[in-house]
Amino acid sequence: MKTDLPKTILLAEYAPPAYQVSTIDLEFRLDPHATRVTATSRFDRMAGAAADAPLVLDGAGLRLVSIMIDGAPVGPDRYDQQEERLVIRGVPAGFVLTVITEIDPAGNTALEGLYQSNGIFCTQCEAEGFRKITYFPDRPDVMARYRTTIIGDPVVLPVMLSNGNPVADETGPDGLRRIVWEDPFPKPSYLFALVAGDLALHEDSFTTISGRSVALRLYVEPRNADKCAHAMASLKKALAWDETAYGREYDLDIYMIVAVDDFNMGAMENKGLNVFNSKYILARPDTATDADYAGIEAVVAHEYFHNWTGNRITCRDWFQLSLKEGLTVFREQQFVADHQSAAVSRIHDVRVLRAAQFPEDAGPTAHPVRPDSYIEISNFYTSTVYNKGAEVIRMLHTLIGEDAYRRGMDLYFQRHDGQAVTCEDFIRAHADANDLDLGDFFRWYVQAGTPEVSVDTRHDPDAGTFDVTFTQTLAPTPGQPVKQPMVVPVRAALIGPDGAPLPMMLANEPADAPQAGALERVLVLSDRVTRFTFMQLPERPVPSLLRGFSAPVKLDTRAEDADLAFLMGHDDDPFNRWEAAQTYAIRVIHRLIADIGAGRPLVLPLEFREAFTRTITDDALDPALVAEALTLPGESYLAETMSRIDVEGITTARQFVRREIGRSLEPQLIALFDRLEAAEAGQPYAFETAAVGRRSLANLCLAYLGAAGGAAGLERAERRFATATNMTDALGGLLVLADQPGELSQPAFDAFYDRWKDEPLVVDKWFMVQATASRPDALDHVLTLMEHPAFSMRNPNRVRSLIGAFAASNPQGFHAADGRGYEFLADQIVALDAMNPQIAARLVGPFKRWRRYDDRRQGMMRAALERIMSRKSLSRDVYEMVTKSLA
Ligand code: B3K
Ligand code: ZN
Repeated sequence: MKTDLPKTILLAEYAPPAYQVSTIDLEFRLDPHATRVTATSRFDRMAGAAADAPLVLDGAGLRLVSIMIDGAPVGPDRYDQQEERLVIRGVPAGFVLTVITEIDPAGNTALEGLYQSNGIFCTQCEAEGFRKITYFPDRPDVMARYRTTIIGDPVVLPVMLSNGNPVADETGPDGLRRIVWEDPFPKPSYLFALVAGDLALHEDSFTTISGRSVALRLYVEPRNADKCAHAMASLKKALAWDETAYGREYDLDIYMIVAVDDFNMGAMENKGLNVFNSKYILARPDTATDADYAGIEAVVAHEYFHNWTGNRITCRDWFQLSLKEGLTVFREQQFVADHQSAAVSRIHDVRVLRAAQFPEDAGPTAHPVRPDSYIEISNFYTSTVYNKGAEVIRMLHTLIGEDAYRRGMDLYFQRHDGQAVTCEDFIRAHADANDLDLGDFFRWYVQAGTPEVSVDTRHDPDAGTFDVTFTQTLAPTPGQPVKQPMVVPVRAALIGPDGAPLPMMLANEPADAPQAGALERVLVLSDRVTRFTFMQLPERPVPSLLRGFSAPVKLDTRAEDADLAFLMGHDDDPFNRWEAAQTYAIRVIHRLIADIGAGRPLVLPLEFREAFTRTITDDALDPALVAEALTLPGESYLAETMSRIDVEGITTARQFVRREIGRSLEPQLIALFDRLEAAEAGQPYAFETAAVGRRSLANLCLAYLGAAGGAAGLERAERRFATATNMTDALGGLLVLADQPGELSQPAFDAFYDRWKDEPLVVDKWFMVQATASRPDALDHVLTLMEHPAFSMRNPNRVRSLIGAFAASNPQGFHAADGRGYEFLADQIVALDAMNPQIAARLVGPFKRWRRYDDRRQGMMRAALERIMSRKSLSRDVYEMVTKSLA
């Protein structure tokens, strides 16, 4: 907790460290409340540093026991112990520093540094948690070789792990076991990890492309030993994929993953010893949904891919976070597209981007993919750094092509292996490998905000020309009043009247130009206005633009409804088919919101219903894509499409569409649901693309039927809930029942809890379904659940399932006109801040858009934020989010 005003850290003030560390020897005597840490490190002054440069070490919340240099005690006259630093004066050019500190893992509720989760000792050091273990230059540009000794009671802690390979293991006469781990690869302190506890081992092996055998070890609490198979299978796929897709082989003899229940984020890529939130490891068909299975496959792969993009090559400083995160998310997305439905996975990427990143880019905490300032780096693990960062790599890939991208990546790995580098270094490797100038492209790293691109088309039937003019604008964001145009790759096709793409010939282009006459081209916008004239088009084509969502922009094609309906049925790019359906649905919902405002009766447009009907009755379509096309845009994204967010309007209009579809298409939805359910009957659960698609479409049918509330739909929901043999189907039923009156919903909640009370991840779902259910007493119900014995503020998953889900995904409840939802959230942020600042700061998110609501709500949200600000002691994390929101 800070009492003085937190300081802003600037990229412009980066300076290399004065001292480097080559080796560190760590010894942990584990004890829940008094773990003693002895750190012995070899320091050398860097060339260029002044001879009297003091040694500056980071440290927070440590009890300092002693300091020695080259074996001689250092007295307090030679060092200053500040709140988060230790400064030692008069150190020689090269020396060995020994620091002894004592820490309290069991009392560590922030879950950063060394802490305990259900009695298991574990660490989380990224970004700045190592300083909660010992005094050290806790910055990623200090890379050292680690040797870690763990001393503990083998009865209580039968498993004791750290990075690398075990090199010694002995039990002393005192009955304590000492195990020594050595990691041969130099790494920054944020990749250090230690785990100790009573854990079950699920083991397998993998033979790398060069024939080396790697032991794959998954450690979980013994009661979870039957939920490891999917994570292990995912890991093996990830190792194999990185070898073929990027030529990257794993480099140690052991790869370990430990699953713990209390974890702030999804997972952590510590070298050779990942620590995971159990949500991203544990799965059994009856406890985990298809979405959980997909999440596990993606996150296990993501953490593995960090071994090269993050660990072998790391960030020079935390401003460069997207260097490893954007790139690794892009690699994860490529992996997922290769293993699941490529079109569906791209749709999911874009849904996430629009629901989380677009609002961030348009709000008070907008920041570039490479931020240039921060107060608390934990606040910058954002959708912008991760998801927009991935879009930037995807654009690079689209602009230069797969072969050039691979050459650039190869050069990047070869040039920077073992280094801590910058985003410039990454782009330079691609430019150098391909002899390209990527200078303007780099603006994607430094300019915040989502570009808006509008399109004007003009067809001249006599000349056979078709003009497409793109105009881009980028609105100012905090600290960036003036913007340069971005380089925007627009994948495009021109669709003829019969649905077939037409050859694309540009005016004044030689017939043998690289893309001349192609059925799809990448059009590159690099100015504010860019015009393309296509030839030999006697009939007006329908343009299919930004295919596969080739750039993270808001595109306004100004297409007619009829063109959208045409693209929904004919575009050969599955993403753009989906996009046409989304755009059409957004238009319909906007018109309904206007009707509500004007007091006009609501009518679902016939053409929209017909387009919907055609899609659900076309047996030739992939069920997964049908489900995506027919899922209405979420309330968060709808809010983003309105300059003044109309809370009631969005909910009422969206509900109206859902109910009308459910009512007017009841026979078709029932027939489709019954057919999909029959196809599934008796089949064992498999996480396999076709089956996932069928389940998701069946659940979507049920959701529409549930919205209409007809008896046939509700009976099916009850039956599915009661008889399902997998969690995807059970939850599909439960979600429908959750929105029904108490006599239908409560028995379902009770039965679900009774069955699953011993499975924490399923209990999270139980909280989440109730927190997001639409009911008039939503907040009171959440308040009741906060008192439930299974609820705990100490467990981040639980907090996210109840408080986070309510605030982010129950707009009727959270934005209730009386403002109690806002007061509730402010209370919880304050309460959590004392325990776990990172989780508290995340909960500020729903307040960030406060200026976009009506005056009354603005006033109430602002008052809630000011109430948080008025607290005497706030963490840096919450302070930064709240001050920026109010600015
Ligand atoms: N690198 C970690 C995130 C660490 C979060 C620190 N507050 C997970 C990941 O992106 O792979
Ligand atoms: Zn990552």
